[in-house]
Amino acid sequence: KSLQEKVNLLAQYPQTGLSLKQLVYFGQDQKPGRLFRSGLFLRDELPIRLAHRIQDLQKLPPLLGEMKRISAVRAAYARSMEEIIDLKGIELPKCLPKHKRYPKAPKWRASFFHNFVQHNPSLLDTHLDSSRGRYFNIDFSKPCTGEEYEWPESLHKFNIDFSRLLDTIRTRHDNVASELALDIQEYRRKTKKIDHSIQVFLDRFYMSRIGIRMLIGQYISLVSEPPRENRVGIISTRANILRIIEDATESAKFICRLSYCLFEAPPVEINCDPSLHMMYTESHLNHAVFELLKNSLRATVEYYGVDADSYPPVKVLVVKGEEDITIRISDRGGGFSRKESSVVWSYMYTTAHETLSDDYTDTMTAASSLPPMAGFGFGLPIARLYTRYFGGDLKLVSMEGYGTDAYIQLNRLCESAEPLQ
Ligand code: W6P
Repeated sequence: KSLQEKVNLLAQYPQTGLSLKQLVYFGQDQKPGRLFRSGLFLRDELPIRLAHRIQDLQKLPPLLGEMKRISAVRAAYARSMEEIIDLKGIELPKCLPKHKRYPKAPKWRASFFHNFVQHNPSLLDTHLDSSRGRYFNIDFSKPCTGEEYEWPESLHKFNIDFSRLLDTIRTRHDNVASELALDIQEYRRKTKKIDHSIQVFLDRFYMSRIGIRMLIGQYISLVSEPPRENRVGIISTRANILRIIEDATESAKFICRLSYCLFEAPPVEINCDPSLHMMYTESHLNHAVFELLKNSLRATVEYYGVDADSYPPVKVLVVKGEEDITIRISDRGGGFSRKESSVVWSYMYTTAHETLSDDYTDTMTAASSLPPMAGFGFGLPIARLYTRYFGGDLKLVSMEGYGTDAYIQLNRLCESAEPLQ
């Protein structure tokens, strides 16, 4: 099959979004059998997600789609897709005892594997080589410990090899976000057009990227790191909200001091139950809070001026409800007009960009170990994607002439699936 045929075939299949709860459930133990099943899920799911993105990239306006960096991104997606389909040099264990090979009526657990197989029956026939091990030969009604296989060592070897491949792929895509951003900015400068479809495309693309990196990160962590208390892969089952906010505050204040040459950044007052915790990926929440605090601090400094004797505090309030944990971040930085409010979420305009020096951008990327995204004015829309990824949201309410309230809503139920499109 040609590359295009593979893309067209795979992109016909729906992407299977997982919830935080499912990720934790399937990562509970790190025995070879369970990891093997997760690996097989990824082996089918990742090419589908990548194919969807390749198709999206192919549908961009030609002037944009043919730009240098975007073409390279498309090629990287294609290469990664093919590497996962081919599994070159990776041996898929053929280790099922004969009587388990074709179970007559498997008692499927209500699991994502079940849904996946139902959604993708012909994919399994066309895309997977039937002479190799296939995960639907496994009886999911029993807890999977690896013992039902003849050679758990070969499962372990597959898990290691596959996680190495995924690690290579993840590294290949490290700079995709900023590469896209750069070409989009250049496209905007050239055409002077603000195209809503590009906004939609980028929201979808970056959301997908968050999901793919989450799944890969989770798998690699489960395969290669020893179990830890209160942690499943890269998910913390008891993420302490106050600690995350305090960490983000330190980083944001640090950036603020550097970029405005201040002795002290505006104060940040945090009102949060110190024992409050939830299941979450700490880095995602840190990213969102950090991004909002940076904006609040910047607004405060610019509203009162760098020479001000003192600044009104940025106030953070955290409240736990039945469904949500809500984090409100309030600044008195003068707010913004309703005309500006659509621009805040736009990838095509940048609000921060123009008022900040290149220094600021450099500092942000060097000092904060964030992806080089920050500084392109993509911070807020990306932060919102991180909160939406696990079923939360991020909202801004401006009181023009006074200040801004930002709300991060985190879904405590952890049952909503990745919002993939
Ligand atoms: C502002 C603009 C903004 C964006 C995001 C978060 C806080 C703030 N404050 O003035």
